[in-house]
Amino acid sequence: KEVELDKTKQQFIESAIDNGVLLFGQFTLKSGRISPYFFNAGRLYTSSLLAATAEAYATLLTSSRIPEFDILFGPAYKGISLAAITAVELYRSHGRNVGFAYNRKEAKDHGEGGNLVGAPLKGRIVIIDDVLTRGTAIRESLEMFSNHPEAKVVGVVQLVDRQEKGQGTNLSAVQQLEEEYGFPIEPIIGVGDIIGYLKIKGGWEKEVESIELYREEYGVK
Ligand code: OMP
Repeated sequence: KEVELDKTKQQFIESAIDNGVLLFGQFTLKSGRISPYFFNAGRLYTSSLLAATAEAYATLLTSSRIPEFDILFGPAYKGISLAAITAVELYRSHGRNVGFAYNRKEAKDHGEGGNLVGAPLKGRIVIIDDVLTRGTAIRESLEMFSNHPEAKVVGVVQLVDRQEKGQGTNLSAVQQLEEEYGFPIEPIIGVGDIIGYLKIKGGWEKEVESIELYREEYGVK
C-alpha cells in the first residue's frame, strides 16, 4: 500500500487505539466543532503508556526543529505530568539536564505564594502540551509568559496536532501561531498520521471517511 508512516508513529497510534486514548465516535470539542475522533491524553495512565509517551516527546525534543532550551514548562493540569516524565527521559536517555516548571490553576495565598512551581521562569522555555486544535489552550499558556520578561518561549511540543484551521483564518492553527510568535510547534503525530495508520491497517474505512469529511470543513491541506 502506498501510505508511508514511520514505525514509531505507527506503534504510538496503535497503542493509543488499543488503550482507548484515541477514540472514534462523535465528540464535541472545546471549539464547538463536532469531531469523529478524540485523543484523550488523560487515558495515558499506565507505566508503559507513560514510558512510551516520555520517549516519544524526548525524541521529538532532541531531533526536531525545537532549539536548545533551559526549562520544560507543563501547563496545568495535563501538561504537568507530561513535563515531569519527559524531563526524566531527557536526562536518562539523552543526557540532557533541563529545568521543570508548571503553573497552578488557582493562585495560593499562603506558603510560597504565587501560581508558578518549579524552576524560576528565566531563559529559553519549551511548552509541552497534549492536543492542539484551534490553538486556544496554547494561547492561554503563552499569555502567562507576558509577565515574565526574562523568559522566552522558543518552542512548543504537542502529542497531537489535529491540523485544523486557527481562529478567523484559513491557515492552520500551527501556522498561525508560528507566524505570530516566531517559534516552532512540533507534534508527535498529526491527524494525517492517524489517517495514514488507519489506511495501512485496513478495516477502518468508515472512520477514515468521517475524518476526511470533517477535515474538509475544519482541516487544512
Ligand atoms: P484548542 O484550545 O482548540 O487548541 O484545543 C485543545 C484542547 O482541546 C486540548 O488541550 C484538550 O483539552 C482538548 N482536546 C483533546 O484533548 N483532544 C482532542 O482530540 C480534541 C480536543 C479539543 O477539545 O479540541
